[in-house]
Amino acid sequence: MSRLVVVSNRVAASKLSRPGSEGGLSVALRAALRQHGGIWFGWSGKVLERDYGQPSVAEVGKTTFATIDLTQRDYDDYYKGFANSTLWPLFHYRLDLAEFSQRTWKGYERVNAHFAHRLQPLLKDSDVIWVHDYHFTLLAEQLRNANCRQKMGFFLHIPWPALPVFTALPWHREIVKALCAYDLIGFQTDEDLECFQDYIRREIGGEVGENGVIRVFGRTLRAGAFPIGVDTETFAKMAEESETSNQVARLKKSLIGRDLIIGVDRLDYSKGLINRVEAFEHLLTAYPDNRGNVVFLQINPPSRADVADYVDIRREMEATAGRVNGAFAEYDWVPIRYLNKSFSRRVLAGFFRSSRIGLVTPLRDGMNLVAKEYVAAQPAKDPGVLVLSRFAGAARELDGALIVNPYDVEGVAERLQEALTMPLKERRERWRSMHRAIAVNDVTAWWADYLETLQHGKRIP
Ligand code: GDG
Repeated sequence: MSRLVVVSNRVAASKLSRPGSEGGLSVALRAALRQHGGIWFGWSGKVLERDYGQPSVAEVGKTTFATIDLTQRDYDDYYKGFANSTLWPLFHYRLDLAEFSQRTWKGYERVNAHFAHRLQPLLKDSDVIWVHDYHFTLLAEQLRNANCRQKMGFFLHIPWPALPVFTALPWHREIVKALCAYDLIGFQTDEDLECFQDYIRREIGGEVGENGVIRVFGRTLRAGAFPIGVDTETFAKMAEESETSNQVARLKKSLIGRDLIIGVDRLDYSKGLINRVEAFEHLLTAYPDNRGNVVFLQINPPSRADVADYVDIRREMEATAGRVNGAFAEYDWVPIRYLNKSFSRRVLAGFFRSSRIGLVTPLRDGMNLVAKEYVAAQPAKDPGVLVLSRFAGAARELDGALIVNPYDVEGVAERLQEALTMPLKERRERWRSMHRAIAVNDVTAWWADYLETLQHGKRIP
């Protein structure tokens, strides 16, 4: 079995302070690395004044964790700039927020080249390299330029935009050409895959054949949809155990029998947070019986707080939640509990299990793991209802959710009312079908399937 080399912007800590504190994806990649042996390579999270030194290396069993630092200039141009102020907004259809600058593009090229340069000496000829996400679209091309011939795969965690949106990027061709240096490109959904294939055919005149094969730029590669899953069983167990924890008991006590609606998202403009609060406001206006009887708990750990658009969404969210609370709160009931901080995974799992509704309304989302975790956390006998945006990749698998258009605030409020009054029998039926999907396609099946396809050319479903 070949050694596995995982590359991602951030690398999981080599040592964990608390068991159960780590996210599902990072647990899964660790497991893949444990099984194959190999390296996890990425940014240390540190920004230094000087240029890079050698990678810092920590060995844990058969896995080497290797990280490099960024200079302030690289952090500004590559991370804050091109990755999070150009690609992230553009790939989430926010052309209005996307910034296009030669300086940040050059920084992005420079950092991809640096990463390739630092990674190359660590590689063996028989390694299989798996690169994650929009930070490193150019990495394989850089490695190929340095004569690396290993199998290289790429997985995009965020959506791939439709042709007219993607081609607004002045460097669209350079990015796709570089992506085609990989052997396998993985997307979250068929829709993302189709948008990519559409670009290859219509913009470049490439050929899209059977079994995901693409012939373009003198190369042959494959592209497929590999929807990511969650650690379904572990998360369910954690939710059940967490039910008796101090925090969950305190939450339940504070509700005094009221129904709880929960939202959990990084504080990001792609997550549809303002529309969500407005939909909840409309629920209280259109169905006034809910006043005093329903609580909306929105948890928003801060994210990318040094990017200007993230400062704006925080301010806007505080103003909107404050306005709704000001309009509806009573001396013994506050409708929205807006928390700008993070919780342990265990506590979150218990909160999900205690909520009548999981409200997940992104305007665009590659997959959305919160939707799947909410389903995993529900008790089979008395499950809650998932209200889910059609623009989350997860909507393609979670057919038992109430699927909503997040732009239609009144429509979301109607579905919330439907969820609050849904009979137990229907809740169970809907939950069972969603649970089946996330039990079969969990995060282990996801990485195993991807790596099997990359290594052995398995048929793409
Ligand atoms: C990207 C794509 C795609 C959230 N708050 C806390 C916390 N979380 C955890 C959730 C979940 C994860 O973070 C968030 O994952 P999502 O999928 O919802 O969203 P992104 O961060 O945007 O992820 C997305 C994903 O990559 C994977 O491919 O699904 O579309 O955008 O696991 O539970 N975890 C803890 N405390 C918190 O307060 N511990």
